[in-house]
Amino acid sequence: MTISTIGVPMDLGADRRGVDMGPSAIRYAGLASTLDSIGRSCVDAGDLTVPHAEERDPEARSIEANAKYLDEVESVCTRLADEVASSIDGGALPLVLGGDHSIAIGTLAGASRDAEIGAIWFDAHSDVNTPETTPSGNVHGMPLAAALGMGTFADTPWANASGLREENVVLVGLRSVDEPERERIRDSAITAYTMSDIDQRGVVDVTEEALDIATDGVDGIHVSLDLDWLDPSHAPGVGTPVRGGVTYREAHSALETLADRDEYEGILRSLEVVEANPILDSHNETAELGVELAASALGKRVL
Ligand code: NNH
Ligand code: MN
Ligand code: MN
Ligand code: MN
Repeated sequence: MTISTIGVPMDLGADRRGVDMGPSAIRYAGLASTLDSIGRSCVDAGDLTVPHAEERDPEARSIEANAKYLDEVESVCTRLADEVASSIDGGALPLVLGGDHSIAIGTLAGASRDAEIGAIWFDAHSDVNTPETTPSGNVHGMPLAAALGMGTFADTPWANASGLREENVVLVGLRSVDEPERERIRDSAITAYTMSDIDQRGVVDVTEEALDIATDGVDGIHVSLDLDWLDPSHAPGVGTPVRGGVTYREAHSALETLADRDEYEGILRSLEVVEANPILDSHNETAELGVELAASALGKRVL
């Protein structure tokens, strides 16, 4: 299956500059040649146009406390959803490059437009805040809640992923969850694995179970890889690093487990790599890691 790369130079959801350069950094890190070397054909659909914070009418620039730049996020994610859906329609596998994690709202909406999907969320954070619970106002802490129509996102149909049910959503690698998010996860049918689960059971076992749950009764899954899932010693170039993340090998192991399952069952419908911030990075190593991990997820083999 051909891979269709879609860059989304978005930073408004993190309210932090630099993460908008993520798609360039990931391409610069050799994405196309790496995918070519593992025998995957790849077309680059370029970048979506994302407005800059400075383009806003100064009158309207007063920062919304509860969901900053939500209008701009809506406009970008609506276009991204169309791109993702049409690339799937055309028989390709969309590989979405962020940008901050708010773009997952668009990816999930597009991937679930004509299908039932599951989602695996590799992230230090749970991203189920809503405008009522957010501690930061940053939409990159809300994409999963938006896709699932939680809280006031029940009133924003553009953000809802029609074919995604909580029962098929799995979070892997949590270590920073806000108090209202804990309650929300407990009250939902979402499955969540913390870093302690990975410590105790091993990342392969946890990923196998995550795959069982995400793929149960659906047409395919979306895999969202927030690079802050990894320990900051391996992925320093992210806006909200949290110590105690997965190691380099654990991350590869998890994505190789996904690739093995995909080889036999053809489950992967869309993939996303987000939150790489080259301004905060050291010699582009976080973007390089993103490329390597995408390659593992897409079937790279040593022998
Ligand atoms: N939970 C915090 C918030 O909602 C941080 C979210 N930051 C992320 N999420 N990078 O993956 O603001
Ligand atoms: Mn920019
Ligand atoms: Mn995230
Ligand atoms: Mn995160």
